[in-house]
Amino acid sequence: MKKTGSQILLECLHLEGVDTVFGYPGGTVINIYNDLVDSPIRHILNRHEQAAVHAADGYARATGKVGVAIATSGPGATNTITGIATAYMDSIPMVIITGQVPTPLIGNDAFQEADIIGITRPVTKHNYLVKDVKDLARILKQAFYIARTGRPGPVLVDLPKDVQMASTRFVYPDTVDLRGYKPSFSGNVRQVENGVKMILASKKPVIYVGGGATLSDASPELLAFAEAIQAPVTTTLMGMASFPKRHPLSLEMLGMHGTYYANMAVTESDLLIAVGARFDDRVTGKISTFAPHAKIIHIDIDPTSIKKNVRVDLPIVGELRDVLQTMVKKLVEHDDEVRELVERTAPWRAEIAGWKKKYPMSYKQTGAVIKPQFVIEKIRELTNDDAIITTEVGQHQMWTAQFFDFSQPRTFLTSGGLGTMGFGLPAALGAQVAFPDRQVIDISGDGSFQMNSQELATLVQYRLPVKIAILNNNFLGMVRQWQELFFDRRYSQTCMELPIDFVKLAEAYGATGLRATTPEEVEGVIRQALETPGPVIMEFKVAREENVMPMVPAGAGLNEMVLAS
Ligand SMILES: Cc1ncc(C[n+]2csc(CCOP(=O)(O)OP(=O)(O)O)c2C)c(N)n1
Repeated sequence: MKKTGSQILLECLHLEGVDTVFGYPGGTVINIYNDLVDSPIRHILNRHEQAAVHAADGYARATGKVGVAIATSGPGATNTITGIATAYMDSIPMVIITGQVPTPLIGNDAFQEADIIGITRPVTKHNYLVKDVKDLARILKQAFYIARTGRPGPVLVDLPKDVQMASTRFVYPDTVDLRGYKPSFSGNVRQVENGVKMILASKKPVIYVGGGATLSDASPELLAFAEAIQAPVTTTLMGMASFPKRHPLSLEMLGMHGTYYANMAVTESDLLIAVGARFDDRVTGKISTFAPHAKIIHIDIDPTSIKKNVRVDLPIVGELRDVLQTMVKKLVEHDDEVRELVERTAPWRAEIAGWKKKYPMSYKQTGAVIKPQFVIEKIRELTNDDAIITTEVGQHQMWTAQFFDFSQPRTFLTSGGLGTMGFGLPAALGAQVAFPDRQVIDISGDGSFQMNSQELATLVQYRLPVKIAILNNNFLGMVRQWQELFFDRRYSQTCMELPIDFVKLAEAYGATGLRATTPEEVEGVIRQALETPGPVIMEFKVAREENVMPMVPAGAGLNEMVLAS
């Protein structure tokens, strides 16, 4: 039986196991939207294409499945760019479908035409312009395969209107064969053995975990590996939650706003085992003084990320779960030497315990003004360990990373690589769609919230009970902090002078709004929000000029961190 391009698209999505798509209609996707009426796939109508892509991204981060978003050509397609780039930087598996003007009009400056293939080339793992309906099923099969295998990422499929309307016989291929794209899964055994040798010879090992551990669902293997060798573990922002933060081996986050003990441990280590991490500049600080005494083992599925930023003594290319499993097996074969290693490294762990005791993460809630860290600690206390937390970007994001005890993978969704304000609310929406019964909370700043606040409408329409905590300092706080510390307090364009009534805004959309202005009110507001059905905004009027500490100033080494401002 023949099917049209738009029917084929929806059938392929269904066969790929897609149950929900996020999107926004328009002229060049009207056929797809027409066929959606008869499809079992659920469509969530966001209020902006950027938010639709972030929502699909949040869905993907929370579930591990491929997130899907649909947008029309021209402005719809260009509105997706920030969302796509956000997913690309954090290696999130996604397929984005854009409509395109009919093929005979491409290149003619037709109404709502944009060269989305050209525009998205640097921010997608791959992209396709489908010119013939006969290619559509094969391209979609490939798109999903590329998005979810190897180092995951967003793939864009641009679908001209005439291709959506044309028909052909529908056959979905069983397999994918792509020349030049063969991601490796298991690490080279010789390299793994060399890694084990380096570990067994070390005195001050540190494991440094990035987002790859979450993406490959390698948390159990990571825990087994760290415990086997009793090595301390530090994570990046993206790696957070893949290793339990309150584990005795946990050093928490390293880098610019990392803990003193994580940064000192990396600086003093003699062996750094990087697991699915990419040595981002927010992590390394000044490269020349990063882990100066350490040999570096770098385990990653993406060979191009190895040796990109730092020298590496031993690269191991492979799927993390597989490599870590093999490592643990090899270690078991050397159990005498492992015992020796654990004994030999005891003074190292004691040294770290001393740093933890001397310089713990701390803040003080004193006086009548609410400290933002206090709000985050209270949210942590009052939600069970199961809550999914999203953030926007800024100080509130760093405080959440510092003061929340993440212990389960896929419970902390945040834009790490691109640092996209406006990410958290739509990402929370996507996570709540995936897990209707879980507690989903977006921790936000007043600035970031205003970047996609229109998604309150989507939350209310679909009765998604996301709770939004706005830490309102009336500032673009993170930029203000830099202006305070490095520009002599010249607060240029960072004060949000118009005080918005966020409670009324919530009510205008049909949601609930609550406000706390004193520390005493904080707990009550959070409790009430958690008990209230449907979406709720909690506005906390917080200390206006609180800073995120500790801090490694830009361009400084990790050991040059400033502990207090
Ligand atoms: C889309 C976007 N624009 C600009 C920035 C630069 N930026 C980083 S943090 C920040 C301030 C964020 O303010 P707010 O959301 O109020 O959070 P706070 O830092 O006060 O907690 C800005 C403007 C960004 N990260 N993303």
